[in-house]
Amino acid sequence: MTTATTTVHDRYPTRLTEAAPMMRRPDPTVWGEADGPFTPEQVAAYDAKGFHIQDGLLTPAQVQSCWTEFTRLAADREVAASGAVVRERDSDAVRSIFAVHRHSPVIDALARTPRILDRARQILGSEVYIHQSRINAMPGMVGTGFGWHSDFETWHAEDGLPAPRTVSLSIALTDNFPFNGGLMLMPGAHRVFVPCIGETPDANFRESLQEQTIGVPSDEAVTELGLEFGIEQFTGPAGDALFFDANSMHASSNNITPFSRANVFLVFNSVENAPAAPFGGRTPRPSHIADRDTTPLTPLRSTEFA
Ligand code: 6CS
Ligand code: FE
Repeated sequence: MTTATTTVHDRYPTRLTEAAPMMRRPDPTVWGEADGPFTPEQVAAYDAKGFHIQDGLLTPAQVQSCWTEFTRLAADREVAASGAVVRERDSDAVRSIFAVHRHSPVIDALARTPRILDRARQILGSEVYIHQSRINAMPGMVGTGFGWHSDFETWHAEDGLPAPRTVSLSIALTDNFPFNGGLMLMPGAHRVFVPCIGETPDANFRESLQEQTIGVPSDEAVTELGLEFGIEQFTGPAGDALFFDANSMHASSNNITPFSRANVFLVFNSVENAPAAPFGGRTPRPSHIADRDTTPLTPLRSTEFA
């Protein structure tokens, strides 16, 4: 007798009950050879390291208008009622505001600005939409960091993204110093996928957005990757930006300095990598954390420029 059941082979198994070895990712980092604002040398470096730092992506005026939006959204009752505001566990300080491209016309316009949108399209070789957007704030003295992780591991397990075909953009709204919780990345480690141990609890996002404990690599895996690839850091004045791959291994330290750090974070996903059912969880996360509307972003027309 034959059964009609077909099981889709999961190429990135994670949230396992037993340890599994790290693996080389079967997918590329740069999808195709599309033209765009990145030079061929920048594309090659992005491919090799899994990230690229673009100095002065935003003008000071654009930084200022994003900052104004952040303070407005942080005080907005409707935004808070939607669940989009995540606070630090041990203080009332705002840690993240999600779905900022939905709540703010300024951030929506930013994501569709050709010099930004075209870079995402160039790396992903297709039309793109926003899988996740947020402003991450690391308030001075009380901001807590993020342990080592791959974003793709969570997006695959909890949101159902089949492949690491996203580009994340982190834009500094305040100066990012080496000492105020700046993002650290392991150049080249994006080519290695680390299966993680531990079943996904229901509504895991309620804890993980404050402190992630599920879907994180073991200390041994982080040590091995650190020794092989080393660590670099994204630092720079407000307006500088970091483009990075879905599977980059990255982390940030607590901000014990008086200098707050805030970044706009936009995740562009390929429309050819639409979310399926979660690969390591029961229910997809809410749309303000993982948008499931894959309508391609349309470039901002010159008359719409702020
Ligand atoms: O949950 C997310 O989508 C992102 N946030 C955390 C804390 N980990 C995975 C990913 O970076
Ligand atoms: Fe992350």
